[in-house]
Order: sequence, then structure tokens, then C-alpha cells
Amino acid sequence: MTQRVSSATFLAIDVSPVSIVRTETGLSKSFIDQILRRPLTAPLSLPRLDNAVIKLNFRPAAVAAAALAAILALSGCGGSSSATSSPAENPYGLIEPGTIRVASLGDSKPYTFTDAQGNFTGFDVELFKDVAHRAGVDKVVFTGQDFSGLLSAVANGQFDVGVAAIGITDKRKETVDFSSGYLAGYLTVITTKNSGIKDVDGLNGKRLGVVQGTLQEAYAVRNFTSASLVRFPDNNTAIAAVNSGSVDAHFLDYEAAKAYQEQYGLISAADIPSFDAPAGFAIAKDKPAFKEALDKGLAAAMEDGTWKKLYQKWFPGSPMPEQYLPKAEQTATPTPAPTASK
Ligand code: SNW
Repeated sequence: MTQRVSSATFLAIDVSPVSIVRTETGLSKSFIDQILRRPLTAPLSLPRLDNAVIKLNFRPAAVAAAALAAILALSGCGGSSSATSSPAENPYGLIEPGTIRVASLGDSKPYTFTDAQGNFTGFDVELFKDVAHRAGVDKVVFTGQDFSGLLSAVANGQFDVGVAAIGITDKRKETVDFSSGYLAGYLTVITTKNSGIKDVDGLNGKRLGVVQGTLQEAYAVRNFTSASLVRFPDNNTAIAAVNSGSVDAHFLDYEAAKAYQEQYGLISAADIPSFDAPAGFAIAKDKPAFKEALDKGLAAAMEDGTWKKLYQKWFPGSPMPEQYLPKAEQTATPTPAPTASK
């Protein structure tokens, strides 16, 4: 997908006094004159100046800057290039056509994390790249965020998608759309070997870490009312606090908990099912074509065994949720149709 197809069109303006010296944009001089004189905030419908490059010979600078800002804003030339590209060039409405910008996490191993070279990898990362490829996009750029800011960053257009084991909930659907689900598992409390915490009752009166904005935080607020919650921006900070003893336990996703247990000799005190909130890719609400392409890619990755291969690679030994396996491998018998009453 290319960003710009035709050669640039030039518009030169001398704004002292405000007058148009030359226009090749197809807009009449009087129309542009009108733009330059009107309040910058008033609405106006203007033909889009796709591919236009605007040159100003400005005197004084402030007037010129204001005039340029007005024209760029009105013509859709100044912002992200998606505003100027046609649906054919940018069918998914991406911030930059041909590139998917992903908001993610650098410390949620093995879901999403950065390796020794600083590259994003993990189950969610590899699955997303595979799905993006099926949707025709191979350029996928991951950026680490705090979890708490991730969904709003997607919603306000800083990223095309959020990928970070993000559980689909009705509450979150108020902010973003989600692809179909691709992972369902547990939320886990981990602690040190000698904390004495053996189950959820053991959390009474203890300091429990949660990452801000997570389902763990919401669950703990509702259910661990006798624990003191300590909110962290990310898992690494929370685990450092567990290791230093400033909190007694941390509540996070099952597989990430497992990785930290192996790394620091921590133990699991409780696993809480979160199957009602399977993880999905978070997408801004106004991108139905993008969502459709991701859903189609996900379904194909599940049906041809790619999902299963990635699951076994990143979560070895973990129980496999059957609903994402190829249909032929799903053993669960469907609920029988209701029979006539006795
Ligand atoms: O709800 C689970 C889902 O069932 C699966 O186990 C993957 O994790 C979840 O989506 C929960 N994840 C948390 C959340 O959505 C934390 C995400 C994170 O720390 N990256 O809030």
C-alpha cells in the first residue's frame, strides 16, 4: 500500500497582505481567500486537498502560521496520513497505511515482552503478527505502554490496536471494540515461599499488588476486601516489591505468574478462572473493516493449527482451551438440543 499516489500540487500564498498569488489545487482564489479571513474554528466544508503541498511566503510569521494551520486542518493534509488516503489505499483506516501500530506491554512474558535485543515477542505478539499477515499487513510496530493507558491510547487514535492479553469485558467495550477472543485462562496470586499465604483467605490483612487497570485490580477490589491493595504501573515493579517484601503478594495473569515463579522462585497461592473474559485485540470503535479482517485472520489461524502451535510453544504444559483448536480437534460434545418435556 502506498501513501501517496500522484505528484504534489503546489499552492503558494503571500499573506502580507493576505492574498493568493498562485493556486494549482483546483480551489478558487476567492474560496481560499475566504478561508484565510474566517475564524479558524468555524466549520466549513472544503474539498480535500489530497497530496497537496502548501508553500507559504510568509510575512508576518504568525499570520502565515495561522493561515497554514487553517488550510492544513480544513484540507486534512496536516495530520496523520490516513486522513488523506482513500479507502482503497488504506482499507483498515490505519494511522499509517500499510503499518499496524500496536500498543503492548514489555513485561508480560510469555504473552507480550521484549527480548534481550529489545524486540517484542511472546504468544500474543506472534499470534497478532500472523493474523496481520493474513490481513495483508506485514509491517507491525509494537510499543510498550503502561496497561492503564493502553485502551484509551487505542481509542484516541495513538495506536491501531492494543495487544496484551486484554480480557474482553462489557466495561472495556465502552472504550474500544474487540476482535473475537483468542485466549482464556486464570488470574493468579503469587507470593514468596515464606509469606505464609496459601490461598485467598491468606490475603486477609496482607498487602496485595495489582497492576492498575487490570481485571485483577477489579476482581481484588470486589473480592479481596480484607487485603490492602497496592497499585503498580506494571508487573516488573510489582514483582520487585514482592521480592523486596514491600508487598506480600502480586495478582496477575496465570502465564506471566508462572514465568515470574520460575525466575524468582515464587509460588502460586490461588488461580481464579477468567474464562468469561477471554483476551481479544482491542481496536478503535470506528474501524469495522479492520476488526473484520482481524477476526477472519484469527479464525483461520485457529482452524489451520497455527494458534495451537503458538500455544504449545509459549505455554508448554498448560491446559489447552479447546475452543480455539481446529474444529476437527474439538472433543467437547455440543449441548444437546432441548427435547420435548417429560
Ligand atoms: O481474562 C484473562 C483471559 O482469560 C486470559 O487468561 C488472558 O488474560 C486475561 O485477559 C486477563 N488479563 C488481564 C486484563 O485483561 C491483565 C492483562 C495484562 O496484564 N496484560 O486486565
